[in-house]
Amino acid sequence: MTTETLNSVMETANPQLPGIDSDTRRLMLEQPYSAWHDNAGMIERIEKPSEETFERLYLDRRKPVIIEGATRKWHAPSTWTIDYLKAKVGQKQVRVTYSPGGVYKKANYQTMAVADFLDLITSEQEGRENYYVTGITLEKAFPELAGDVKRPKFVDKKTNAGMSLFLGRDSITDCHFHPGEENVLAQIVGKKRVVMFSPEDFAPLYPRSFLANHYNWSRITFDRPPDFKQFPKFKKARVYEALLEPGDMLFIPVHWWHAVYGPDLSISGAFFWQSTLKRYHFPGPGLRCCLHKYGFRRYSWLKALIPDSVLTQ
Ligand SMILES: O=C(O)CCC(=O)C(=O)O
Repeated sequence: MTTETLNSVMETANPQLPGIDSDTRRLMLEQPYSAWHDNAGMIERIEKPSEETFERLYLDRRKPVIIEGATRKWHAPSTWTIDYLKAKVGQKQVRVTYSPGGVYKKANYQTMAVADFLDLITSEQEGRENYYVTGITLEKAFPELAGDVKRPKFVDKKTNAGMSLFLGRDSITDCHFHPGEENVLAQIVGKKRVVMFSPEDFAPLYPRSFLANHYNWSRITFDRPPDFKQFPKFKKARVYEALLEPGDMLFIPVHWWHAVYGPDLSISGAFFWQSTLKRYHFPGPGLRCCLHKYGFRRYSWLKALIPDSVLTQ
């Protein structure tokens, strides 16, 4: 894709936000977020906890944590090279998220052969960062690879559908929270940086309209340094940063905001499971999640009353 085509696609997708240049994008991918925000700290790191410790100290307290070396016994970290993936599943078709501007936030999909996708992201072709495999269930899409990973013991197997695959290069996922799920994000190949904010910092993250489809996404875009003139309350938010190395797993509690950077080639797997109302954070994210989960999903006619301009905000 030429720069001209790329720019025009970006303008159509988001007329208010001009695209960023590649140097800024590289800085965002590689610099800790504390380079832009004064109020920053790190997420705690621990060695493999027992199930009981994990539940008591982290799950029930809704406290994020990095579990070091949690995937050390998996096959995937040592075997998932580009050549191995091509040999095992290269001919299969995969759903790829296409995000003009290279920031994953809205679902916009294309389908292509895995081998073509891998060739594209490992090439230097302009716009390659727009393509990202997100949220594919490994066991369903690629059962050939399922034996290379293992569901962690503390993930609730009744409500976990398998491992959601994230595979890309120089990826940026914009800031959002999960409406009703707990999650552990396992880093398999390459590194990831996750920038997190507590659900207590709800207003300072400028959530989109509570009626919008993307009600769980922030208005702040994380592919560029923060604009404190446009988002003055964001200065008050406390930033928590997690640097994930291969083998690490990050617990992302329900309603915690997170933006994710994958500098270079990166493969991660997310294990989602249902949270419970007692772990929801009220009023901010909790109320709007209940409205969508118990209101709009059951009474779809209610949603039909909302104008498109609000739904797509
Ligand atoms: O790895 C990513 O780019 C996004 C992962 C994510 O948002 C999640 O696991 O909740």
